[in-house]
Amino acid sequence: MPNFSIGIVGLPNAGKSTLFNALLKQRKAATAIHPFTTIDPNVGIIKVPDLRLKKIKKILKLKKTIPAMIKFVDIAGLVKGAHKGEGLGNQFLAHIREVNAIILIFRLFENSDVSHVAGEIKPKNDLETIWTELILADMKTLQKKIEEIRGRANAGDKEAAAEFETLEKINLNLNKEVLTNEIPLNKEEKKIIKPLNLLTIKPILYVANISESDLPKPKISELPEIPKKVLASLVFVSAKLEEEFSDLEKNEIKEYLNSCGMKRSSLDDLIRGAYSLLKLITFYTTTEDYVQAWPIKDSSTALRAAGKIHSDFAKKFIRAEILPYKKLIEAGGLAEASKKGRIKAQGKKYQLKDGEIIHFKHN
Ligand SMILES: Nc1nc2c(ncn2[C@@H]2O[C@H](COP(=O)(O)OP(=O)(O)O)[C@@H](O)[C@H]2O)c(=O)[nH]1
Ligand SMILES: [Mg+2]
Repeated sequence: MPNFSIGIVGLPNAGKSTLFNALLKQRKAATAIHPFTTIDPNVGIIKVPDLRLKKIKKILKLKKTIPAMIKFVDIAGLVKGAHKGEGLGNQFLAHIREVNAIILIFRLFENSDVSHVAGEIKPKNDLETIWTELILADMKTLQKKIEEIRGRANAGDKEAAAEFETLEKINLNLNKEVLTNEIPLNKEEKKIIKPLNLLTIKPILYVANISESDLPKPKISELPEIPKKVLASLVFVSAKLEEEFSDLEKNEIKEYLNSCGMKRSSLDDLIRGAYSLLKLITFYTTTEDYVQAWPIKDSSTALRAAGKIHSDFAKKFIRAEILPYKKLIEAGGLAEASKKGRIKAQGKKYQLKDGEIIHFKHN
């Protein structure tokens, strides 16, 4: 099971389940023109597209590639009042709490058959509805904690006072509709709020679900207003079209994409966006048969990487032999890279960089 998960969040009928199916390349989740088709979250494992894998396979003359995997969760639609339990709200918010990052999908597509919960397509309102629910849920969490420590903070307990101050700071920002992930926080403050597992601290990637006639990208100036911070991390996807691709052959998909003026599926961008949203980098391991991609948090140590593969690798760690992907390509082979001194032995504390091929030596 992958360690990293992303929740697909949005209003009912935004196209969450459609996007989920498209990502999975199978129609696993029920989609419907009625809101609230999804109650229990659908969970799927998605392969991260990575061109480097194929190249490593070719150079090392291997048989197989094993891509990095991320878990995606199709969460039920949020509605106004979810923080108070409306529309099974508490349950949905609990599902969001469990994921590492959020894909927030909102509707731009026109389809008179599909009802819109607010009656019309206004992305700004839709996004604000979702933000508000996340914010109100977090304010509830904060309020509870604040009341818990108020007494101690007032009585002069230094630690409690620092905690109190941080919680108040977050609370004030939320009150002004600033999400926790937008507030600059120092190390100490981050440490204080970590155990609260706030919803608004999770990184968000925005996805605009557009009509296929608007592919590859609609003109922003012709769209209804979209808030600035959304435009900064926005991917345009036609979820319905991408879902239909799961029924087509590769060359048919290519032809279709070309006819829409696209080079590749927007889902590739979305998955890559999600990957960097989680601040993940990739390292590779090889056997005689295959090369495998592993996702790991940016600047993790060699020891941590070893532990991801096998707890014994970490326990009996001797060293990590590291060959950056680019150096392998430049050298054209493992023996050549080795001869040129491109493979470097590193210790437990070595901080990994993206794209390193690692051979762990252990007892
Ligand atoms: N025309 C069009 N319809 C879509 C698109 N995405 C989703 N839909 C339709 O909208 C309805 C609701 O989609 P669904 O994925 O179930 O929404 P959810 O409630 O967010 O999970 C379904 O009938 C979908 O076929 C799209 O990109 N274009
Ligand atoms: Mg759904």
